[in-house]
Amino acid sequence: MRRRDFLKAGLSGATAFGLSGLTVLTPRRAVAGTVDVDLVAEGTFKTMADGISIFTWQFNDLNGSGPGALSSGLLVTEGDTVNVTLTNNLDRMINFVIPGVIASSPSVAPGGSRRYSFTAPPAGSYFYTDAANGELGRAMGLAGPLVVMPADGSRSLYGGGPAFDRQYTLVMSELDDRLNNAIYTGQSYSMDAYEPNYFFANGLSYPDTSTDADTVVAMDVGENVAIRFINAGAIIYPMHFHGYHVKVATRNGMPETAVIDKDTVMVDVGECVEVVLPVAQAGIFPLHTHYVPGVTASGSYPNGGLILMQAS
Ligand SMILES: [Cu+2]
Repeated sequence: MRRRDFLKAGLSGATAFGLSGLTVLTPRRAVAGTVDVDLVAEGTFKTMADGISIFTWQFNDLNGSGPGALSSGLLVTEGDTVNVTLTNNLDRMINFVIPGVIASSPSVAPGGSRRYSFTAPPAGSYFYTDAANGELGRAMGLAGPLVVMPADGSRSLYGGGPAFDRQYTLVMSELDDRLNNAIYTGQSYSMDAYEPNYFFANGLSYPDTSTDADTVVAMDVGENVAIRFINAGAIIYPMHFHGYHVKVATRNGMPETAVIDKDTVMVDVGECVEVVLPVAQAGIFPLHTHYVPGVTASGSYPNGGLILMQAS
């Protein structure tokens, strides 16, 4: 079992971050600090659940990694100063934005690098991505989660907000292999034709999601488990729970005003939705996108955006 959270704790000068998707919290410090991150935007080949290898883009964190198969992700405390040095090894201009926090930023040219600094926003769930290429950057894989913990050090979604016993970060995304192949061979492609056929939770497809410690939602009966859904893709993710009901706590940082028990939670394009799951029974239950193609790998079922929750 990989426990990246422990590995991250040893990084010099980076005690404020380190990410695992299974965002197990060690006690958080409550003092604002500085976090330095080195990201490389690069092309890479990923093997899909059906064995096909597809060219994708990624933000690769040189000193860490993201949850599951994501190559980057940030876990910081609100008020931290975050310095991201982005090196662009792609064939076109990109930039670094955080929807809801940094709307636009200067681009970095192919072969170049640029430093982006920001103050960690209020506690919540966010993602960083490229906005210089419209939706193309997200569709090709340029995204990583940003989890901001409250400055008061509490295990809650925000200071004074819903408390939890443990938390998971689930980044939903997908790709359309026709787009990826067109980008790889230098051909043009219109996002109007986007019809994805591979789907991921933390960069993994089922059954890989069921064996990665970052992506299996392990719980104990009686706990309140926070799940941070981050839609880093270009389609909607209606996330359907078997076995449990959840309470939506926030959408894009806005506390939900009328909280009801739900078994399906819509996560819109670009949206970050935080839910709290009271673990009412033991067992193994699926959690998956209710968009049917989303639980396939180019048509073969069951793959894609399907994960398991295991409660004992
Ligand atoms: Cu189902």
